[in-house]
Amino acid sequence: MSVVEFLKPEGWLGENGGPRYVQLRQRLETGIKSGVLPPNSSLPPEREIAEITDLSRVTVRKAIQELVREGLIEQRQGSGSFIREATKRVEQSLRHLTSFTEDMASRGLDTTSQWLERGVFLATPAEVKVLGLLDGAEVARIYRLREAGGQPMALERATLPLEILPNPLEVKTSLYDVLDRLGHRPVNAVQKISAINLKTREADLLDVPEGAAGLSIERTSYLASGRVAELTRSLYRGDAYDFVAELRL
Ligand code: 16G
Repeated sequence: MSVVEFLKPEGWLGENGGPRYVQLRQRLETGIKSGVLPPNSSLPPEREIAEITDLSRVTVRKAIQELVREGLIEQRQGSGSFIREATKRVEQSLRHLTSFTEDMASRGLDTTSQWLERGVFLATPAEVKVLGLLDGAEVARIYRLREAGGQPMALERATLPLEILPNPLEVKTSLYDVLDRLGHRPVNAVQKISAINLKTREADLLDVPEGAAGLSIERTSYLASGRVAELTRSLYRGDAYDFVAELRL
């Protein structure tokens, strides 16, 4: 079915169906889910949708704005509105202390990283405290955009004592692989997960609209000796990740 035919108002737009922009939004959602409007295809211009549906341009704009906020449609400057590729969701079990690379490999996805920062820096007072360091100590810091199957998934900022990771430049792909080699792979960890709205720069890097839902995860990992090995703050795309915890009596 062509998009024009699909949007003709007979059959879906009615007096008793609630606000008209909501009815149009739902119609467009149905079109996206059923494949009439496939990923990366362009949406007809507002003016044309208004003509086909006999709705005002203000109503059409309102429906489209909601779909942009939901992340189903993307507006590209100068070239109109496009249907976004549906996001693959990934589940992470909260039972095992695994690395990002391992989590993705177990789902058959390849991992890539874009380096945002990597080096040795002066520890902040908070890091001195949590990592059990002396004032003025230096730490290894790595900050990466992590992608799986070509899709941005998380922004991850890890801080480690130099005793644990003397040379952050050694980390090319997996941090936990390097720690394993050095005999410093953490054996347990505490994670705090909270809901956030992604700020402009974070949202840009993760390729979602500004203010989109995200998960902030702070992981403190420990060596068998009880020494803190790693302090990591990760921002995951809310539409791409499910964390699953197993509960027992
Ligand atoms: C996971 C960990 C992160 C760790 C990273 C190592 C969470 C929330 N965080 O993303 O703390 O630094 O794995 O991954 O799961 P890598 O070995 O692939 O670099």
